[in-house]
Amino acid sequence: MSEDKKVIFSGMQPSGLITLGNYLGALNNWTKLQDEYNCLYCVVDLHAITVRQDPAKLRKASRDVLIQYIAAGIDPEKSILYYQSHVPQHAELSWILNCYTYMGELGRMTQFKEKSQKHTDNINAGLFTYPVLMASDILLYQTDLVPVGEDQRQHLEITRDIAGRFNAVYGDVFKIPEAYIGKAGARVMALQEPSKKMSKSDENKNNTIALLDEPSVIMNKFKKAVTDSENEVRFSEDKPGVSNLLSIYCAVTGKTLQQAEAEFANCGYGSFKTSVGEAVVSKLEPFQKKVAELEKNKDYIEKVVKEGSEKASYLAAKTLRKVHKKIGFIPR
Ligand code: ATP
Ligand code: LTN
Repeated sequence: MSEDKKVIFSGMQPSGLITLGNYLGALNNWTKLQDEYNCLYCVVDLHAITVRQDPAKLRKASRDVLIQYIAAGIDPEKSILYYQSHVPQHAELSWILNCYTYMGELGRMTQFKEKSQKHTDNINAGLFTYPVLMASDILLYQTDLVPVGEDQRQHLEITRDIAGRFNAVYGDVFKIPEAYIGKAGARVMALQEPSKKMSKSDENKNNTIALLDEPSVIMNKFKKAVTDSENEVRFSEDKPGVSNLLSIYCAVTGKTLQQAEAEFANCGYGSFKTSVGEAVVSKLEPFQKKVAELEKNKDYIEKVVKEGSEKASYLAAKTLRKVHKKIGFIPR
């Protein structure tokens, strides 16, 4: 890692198949930042178990997410790729930072409120302290910038608060990170319920486009997407379905909203939805080919994560040593 470059950290949970929301809100931006920054991209499996996971599915999803990082354009020669559970410093720092985080601030987290409503039978302590583990992920690497979707803004704020609080007691231990939230695709909505975000763990698969969905499945899901009772392709707050489809179209084609609205000015919803589907299918075609190639190359993937976790662990240990010393733990 070059000393003079700033640091980027981000991650995704292996809680299902990566969606178009994850791609447009996060992954797509990650690939663009690799030359300018030292980047670490993690598969956050420790976070995924805050919701009950089937072991075989978790193992497969973790490998799939990592392969899809590479297929989307993350270059293991440039960026560090690894599984969170392979670098124990994440969990170690998380315990420490738990002791510098208040119950009140964790209770205000929107994601905690939503997930505890959704999983009433399993409101576990990990779900509550999820943001502390996320803060640890970020702070371990003296991260400058965290590319995420809009839904993670609140978690970035609490990370900054925890870091600032720790620094106020012990001096400058942690770099205070900033969120990097792109304009296009920062909040992709569910296709059937455009008032809520597209989420990879959604049970209704018609709400989500998985990056690995077959072209015919993608086309069908877009054809079924909810619009409204008008017949005008226009971006507006009171037209959430159409606006979401327009945003997706712009994010995958690189066109502006004005260009897209003009293109579909005299177009019915049916052919508009077909065009959005086709744009997404053609964007994903090379990606899907790359995934198929990488799946045949298990040795390569193993080598990437082995090297990735060694590099990450080396960097993480540096910060953790400093933290231990400041707190007053006896050196190992
Ligand atoms: P889950 O459904 O299990 O909570 P998720 O789909 O919300 O998963 P995460 O793994 O929690 O996905 O998030 C990975 C990244 O994708 C984060 O940076 C997050 O902000 C971004 N992201 C998630 N959903 C969307 C969305 N609908 N639009 C844009 N970005 C998103
Ligand atoms: N909480 C994030 C996933 C995540 C993350 C991180 C993102 C865990 N640790 C560190 C950025 C940086 C989410 O998207 N739900």
